[in-house]
Amino acid sequence: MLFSQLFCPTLREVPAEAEVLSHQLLLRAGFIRKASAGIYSYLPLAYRVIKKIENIVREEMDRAGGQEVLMPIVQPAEIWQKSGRWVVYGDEMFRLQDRHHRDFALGPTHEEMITTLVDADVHTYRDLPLLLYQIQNKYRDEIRPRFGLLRGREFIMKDAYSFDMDNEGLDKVYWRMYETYSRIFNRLSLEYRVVEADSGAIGGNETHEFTVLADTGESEIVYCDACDYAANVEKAQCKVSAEINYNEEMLPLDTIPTPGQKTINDLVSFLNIPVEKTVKTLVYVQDGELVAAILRGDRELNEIKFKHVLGCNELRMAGEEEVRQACGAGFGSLGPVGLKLKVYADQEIVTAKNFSCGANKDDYHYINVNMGRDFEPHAVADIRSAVEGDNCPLCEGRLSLVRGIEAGQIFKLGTKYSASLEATYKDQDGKDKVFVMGCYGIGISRTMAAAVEQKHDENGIIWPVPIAPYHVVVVPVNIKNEEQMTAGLKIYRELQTEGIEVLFDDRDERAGVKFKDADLIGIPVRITIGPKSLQENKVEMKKRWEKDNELVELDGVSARVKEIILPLLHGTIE
Ligand code: 9G3
Repeated sequence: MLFSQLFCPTLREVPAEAEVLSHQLLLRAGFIRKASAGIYSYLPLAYRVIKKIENIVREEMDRAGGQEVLMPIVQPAEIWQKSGRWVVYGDEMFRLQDRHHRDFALGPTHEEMITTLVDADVHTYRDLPLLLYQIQNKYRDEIRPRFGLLRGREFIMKDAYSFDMDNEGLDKVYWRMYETYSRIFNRLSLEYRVVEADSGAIGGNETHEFTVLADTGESEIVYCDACDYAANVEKAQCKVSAEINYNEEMLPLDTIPTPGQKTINDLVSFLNIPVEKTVKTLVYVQDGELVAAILRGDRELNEIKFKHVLGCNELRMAGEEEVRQACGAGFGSLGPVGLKLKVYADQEIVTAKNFSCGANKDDYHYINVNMGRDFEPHAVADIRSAVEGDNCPLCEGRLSLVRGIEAGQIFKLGTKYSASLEATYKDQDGKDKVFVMGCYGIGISRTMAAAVEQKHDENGIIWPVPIAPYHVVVVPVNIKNEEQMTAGLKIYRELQTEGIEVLFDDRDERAGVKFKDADLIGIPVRITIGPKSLQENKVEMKKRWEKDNELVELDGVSARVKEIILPLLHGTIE
C-alpha cells in the first residue's frame, strides 16, 4: 500500500475530549473518527486491525466447535417482552418503531434472539450440544459513553451461545470456552488475567472475565503471587489476617467528647489510636429499609458483596437527613452501639478489641467498644473490598492488585432464558426439557483499544504483530532520490511476494515526519532507505518495540524481516 494513497488522517494535536490514551492515539493516528457520542467510524488502518482480531476469534471459535451465524441487529420487542427484559433495560436499550409503529430494539445482546431461533428448530436431544456464535455490532445507550471505543454506544462483539441438555454438558462447553479464550488472548499477544467475576444482574452462577492488563483500565483485579487465584475486586474474597490479633483485655466502654471530629483520620489523630482500632458505620437503604454496615476505618465497603449478603438488587447510600432521623446523629458520629438499625459487621470486626466508633451523638465517640458485649450485629460477613497485600483466600500467598480492561466474559446461564422463553427439546424419554445455556462474549472493538492501552510509548501505538495493520513500513528518506526509490520499491515488492504486509511511504515529506507517523500508527518494523547506508548497500531496520536500529544488507532484507515477523505472528501461544 502506498502511504500517499492511504486514508490515514493523522493529527498533531489531541482532541480535548479524549481522556484516555487509547482514545487519543486512535484519533491522532487516524484510526477512528467520532460520528456522535460513543459512535465511531473505523478508518482503513483500524478496520485492518479489527478484521485481524475477528479472524483470530473466528479461527479459535471454529476450532472449539462453534458455528458462525449472523443474527439481526433489529430485534422484535416481543421476544424481550416474553423474557421480561423489555422493561428491565430502560433507557440503555435503543428502541425504534417500524412504519406500522411496531416496537423493535437495536440488539444490545442476543440471548432472546438466539434462544427463540434455536427453540424453533431444535426439537430433540440428538441435536445437542450446539454452540453458535456471531460477530456483530451491538447497541447500548450508555449514560456516559467515553474513553473512545472502550465504552461506546455501538461496538463490535463476538457473542456465542451454547445449548446443552444438562449442567454436565454446560460445564464441558464452559471450560472449553475458557481454554478457547485463553488461546485467543495469547494469540493476540496481550497480557491478561482470567478472574472470577460477579455474575451481576443477568443471574446465572459461574462467570469469568478475561481482563487485559492496563493501568488506565476500569476493572480492578487481584491475583495471588503463589497460586492461580485471581478475582475481580467486585467479587474477591477477603480473609481475616492472623497478624492483627488483638490479644488484649476488654477495657470498660467510655464516651469521649470529640468536637468537630468527623472522619476516620480526624479520629485517629484526635484519639491518637491506630486506624485498625477505628470502626466506621455506613448507612444504606435496602428496598426502603435503612441498614448499617460496619468495617474497620481504613477499609472500603464492597457494595456488590454487600448486595449479595443483603440479597437485594436495589441498594443506595442513605442521605444525611435520613441518617439523622434514624440514628440521632449525622455522618461521622455514627456507631453500632445502641443503633436501632440492623448492623452488618465485616468479619474483621469479630476479632477487633477495644475499638473506637461514633456514639450516635454529634461530636461524641465511644472508645473500648467490643462486639458481643456492647452490641450484637444482625450478621457478620465478608463485605469489604480486597486490597494490595491482602492474604490470598486460598493459600499463604499475597494478593497483588492491578487494573485492567474487561475484554471477554464467559457466563453459565443455566435455564434463565430457556425457561422464560419456554425453549425446550425432547429428551431420551420424550419429555420436554428446557435447554441449559451458556453465553460467551469478546469485545472486538474494545480489545483493539485495550491493546493500545497496554502497548504504547511516548511516540504512539506499538501493535502486537498478530493484529498490526501492516507488518512493515518502508521509508525512503528522499523520494526525489532515484537510488533510494529504486531500492525502496524493490524491497516493497520483494516483501509483498513473501506475504509480508508492507506500507511504502512515498509521501513528499521530511524524513522526520515520516518516522513520527510510522511510530504513531505503530507499525512493528520500519525500514529506512538513507543515503549513507545505501552507499554501503545497506538499509536501517528498526523494531517498533526497541530503541536501536540495525543495518541490514539490501539483499538480506526480506530474510531478516521474516526472521523478525514470522515467529511473532501467532502470539505467545505455545
Ligand atoms: C440489555 C442492555 C444492556 C445489556 C444487556 C441487555 C449487558 C445484557 C449482559 C450481557 C451478557 C452476555 C452475551 C455475550 C456476552 C455478554 N448489557 N448485558 O444482557 F438489554 Cl440495554 O450482555 N451477553
